[in-house]
Amino acid sequence: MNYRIIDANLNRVNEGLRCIEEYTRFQLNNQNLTKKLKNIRHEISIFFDKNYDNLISSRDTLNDVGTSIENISKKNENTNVLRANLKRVQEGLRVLSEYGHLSDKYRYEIYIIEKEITELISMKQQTNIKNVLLKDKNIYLITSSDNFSSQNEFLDKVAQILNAGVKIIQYREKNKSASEIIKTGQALRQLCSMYNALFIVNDRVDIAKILDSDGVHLGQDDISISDARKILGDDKIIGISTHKPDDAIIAQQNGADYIGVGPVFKTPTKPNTTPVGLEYVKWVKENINIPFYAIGSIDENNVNSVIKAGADRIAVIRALMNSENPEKTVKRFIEEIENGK
Ligand code: 3NM
Repeated sequence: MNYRIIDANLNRVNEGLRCIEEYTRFQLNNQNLTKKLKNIRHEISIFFDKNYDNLISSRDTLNDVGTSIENISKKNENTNVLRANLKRVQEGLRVLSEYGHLSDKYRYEIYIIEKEITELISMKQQTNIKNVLLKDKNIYLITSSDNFSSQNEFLDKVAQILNAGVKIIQYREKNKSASEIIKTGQALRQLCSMYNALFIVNDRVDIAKILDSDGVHLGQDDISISDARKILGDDKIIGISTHKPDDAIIAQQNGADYIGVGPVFKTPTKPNTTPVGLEYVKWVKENINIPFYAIGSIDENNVNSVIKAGADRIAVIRALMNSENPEKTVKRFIEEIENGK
């Protein structure tokens, strides 16, 4: 028996199982799975216990050419850590069965546990009320009253866009007094109710509360997600703009219901920001589990590239607020998103 192989893989399996156990215990609150994993860990230790002295004396970590190559998960994100460790344990168990005559049954048990964990995660996501609310709300209008000469003209345009099938809007107003924002917000709130669309308020948690909006959208420098939750409660949608992987990871850890991902392209709406490009959209698609909206100069001409990069939701201001024919624009966006599925 090559004790170095057994020792390295026993440690790999034990550490990996511990990481999975912590997830089932603290993230899923699942006693049954946690117990199963603990039992596997104990049984495997007992199986190799007779070799304990040989295993320890064979250990030569400093001269192990593989230690610098091993890298579990670069992404500090819970489900990625879980997945990496499930794989690690499965690989380690395979080695222990090949070189150490450990029964294959443990590896098969881990495959079954992996399936159970995946089902539990997906069930949790589906029963989250906010996920249900956000389902199929793929085109997000962010309002701007900038180019409208009257309140009526502005509301008229928003109504046209809602009529075209947009089901989520964010009321964004940077240059008006609180009382004006509340007045227009009430009208928009009513419009959204008529069209059965979600109504989200930009930045101002206080106004979101006053208008009883469906949620609030925060920027990186606004109040924190947890403070917004204290005011709005668990049932309201909280979204946040993100501009880099760390923002997205932290947003997800802090309980954001969705994130904005941008600016994908350079946008005059935010002239002082640097575009993050399609690369960041791709990264979010691969690494983040909550819904995300790509944003920043997205229009009918470039939407295809954004969808191809992995987005299935977009947020726009000018493409809809300035559209001569919102119905046509929305139709085109829907087609692109459907084709990308
Ligand atoms: N937030 P348009 S980009 C409001 O990257 C906003 O977080 C962004 O406007 C972000 O669709 C942006 O007209 C402007 O380019 C989007």
